[in-house]
Amino acid sequence: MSNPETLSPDAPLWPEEFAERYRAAGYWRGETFGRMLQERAAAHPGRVAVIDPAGGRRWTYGELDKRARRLAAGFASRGLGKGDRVVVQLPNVAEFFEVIFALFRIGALPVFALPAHRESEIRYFCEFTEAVAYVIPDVAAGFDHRELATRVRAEVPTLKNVFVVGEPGEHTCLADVPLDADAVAYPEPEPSDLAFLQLSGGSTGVPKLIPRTHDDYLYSLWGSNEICAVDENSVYLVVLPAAHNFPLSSPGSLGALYAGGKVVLCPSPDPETAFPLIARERVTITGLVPPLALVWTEAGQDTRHNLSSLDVLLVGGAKFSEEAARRVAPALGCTLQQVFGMAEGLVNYTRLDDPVETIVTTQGRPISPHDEIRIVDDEDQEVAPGETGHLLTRGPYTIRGYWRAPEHNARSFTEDGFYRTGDVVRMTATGHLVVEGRAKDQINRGGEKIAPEEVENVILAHPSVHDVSVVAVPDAYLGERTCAYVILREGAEPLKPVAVKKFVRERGLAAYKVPDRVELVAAFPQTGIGKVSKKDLRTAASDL
Ligand code: OOB
Repeated sequence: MSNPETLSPDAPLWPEEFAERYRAAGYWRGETFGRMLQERAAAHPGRVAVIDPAGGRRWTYGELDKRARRLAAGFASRGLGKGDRVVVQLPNVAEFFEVIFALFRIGALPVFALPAHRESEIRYFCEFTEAVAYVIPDVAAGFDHRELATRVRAEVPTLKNVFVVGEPGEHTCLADVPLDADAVAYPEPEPSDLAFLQLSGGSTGVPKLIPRTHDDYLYSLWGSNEICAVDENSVYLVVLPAAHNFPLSSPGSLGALYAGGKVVLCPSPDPETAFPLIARERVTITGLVPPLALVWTEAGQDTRHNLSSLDVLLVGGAKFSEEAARRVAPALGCTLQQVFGMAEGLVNYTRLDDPVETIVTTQGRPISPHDEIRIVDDEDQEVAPGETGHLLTRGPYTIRGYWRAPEHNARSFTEDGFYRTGDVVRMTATGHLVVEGRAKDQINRGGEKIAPEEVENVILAHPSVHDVSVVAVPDAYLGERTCAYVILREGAEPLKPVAVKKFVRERGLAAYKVPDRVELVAAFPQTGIGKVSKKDLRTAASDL
């Protein structure tokens, strides 16, 4: 089933001279995820690695490694192998780690879907990556993933296996897969091989896939650990969806495992669930998106739960306002660390010993001395120091191109390999970045990224719709919400806004992509050359 020819041409990697430089500098250590866990398990088998309070489980390093090895053998015996893509869509449960470490071990590539994704996204991931397997929970947040899997499997010929955590229905129960760890032989991946595919927030019709290697991602982990002071005594609480790059690697669950610390899975992000867990498991560090940080700050002021173990709260994924940032440390009794990162690579952190003013007014500085930062104008010319411009970056853990997307890569990367982040930033005299805005056509709804074009394409399929434009509306809580401006077809049945929302939901798009508002209009404002002026629509939307 594995197909060696399709391994590397799919992903533009670092030119050899850069790879050599990153190895020589000691960033790429020649480790793989599989061996990393094996080494930790050998060094401290009895230490607790993963705590899943919902399932009442505490797995030691020894147990997690053993489970991953047995599941790897089981996967291999079912024909999964190096380079195969496996869409993994699990909530915050211990099996998430068992599954991804099993896949890492055999060199199959997890494709990290989010729990909120629905049929439209999942079918696309499975089709586009020619996935051979899909891993799901039975029911999560009231949604039966098995039915979705049945439909997708009927349409995607490569998709041979559906593995279910829980009641499998017509699919395969994950618990039935593991085999004796030495029962099956399989080749190990190399450190320079791809480890998995992350998803981009996207600014075009479909999400792009981000190819990350063992070498580069492991560097981002230990680099983050140094900056966030994560060590074997750290306890990281996974509040956001475990598969997202932020809670996975900044420094996240994988950073904590790298350091030999503990990972605690939070089944739901509300303070009523999270605070007692922090108190009970003595959580030291966690990461939140700004809207959640606001809720926690509010709740933390007069909580009866003991949060004294919490040293660091990372906030990122979207811009955190200075006013809100100032309230974090007093309310929660911990150090705030702003993080401005992207699944494509570059991650910036404020440092724990930065002055408070820097922590509350900037989004941090890069992990690595080898992260190259360019801030340029519309003509790609570097702006004067301190001026605002487009952020371009290149470095030891920033991708050189998306997976199977040569045309898109030509636009998203410069000829010399810098990634065009689409973010508009300025750099302070201390080298910290301040995010001033965004040039990409993307909506950031409280850290959840929405490509307007993807939603527009769905709404355009409605028989009554002539044209549509989706824009961001400023929002005090989420930062941004979405508004869909719709022009109806002449003579079409009048359409209620709620019917447009229902249509998007029924087309199988994740709930966070359903427009918050729908406005029916006769025409769109236009730019000088007759294109839809999203800028004017945004202005109109903020006055609604
Ligand atoms: C994180 O990753 P993605 O891939 O979901 O989104 C990346 C984009 C950035 O390009 C930027 O537009 C925005 O999210 N962003 C921020 C931000 N952090 C991310 N914008 C303003 N201020 C911030 N602090 O969102 C992500 C990945 C790793 C760590 C943290 C966040």
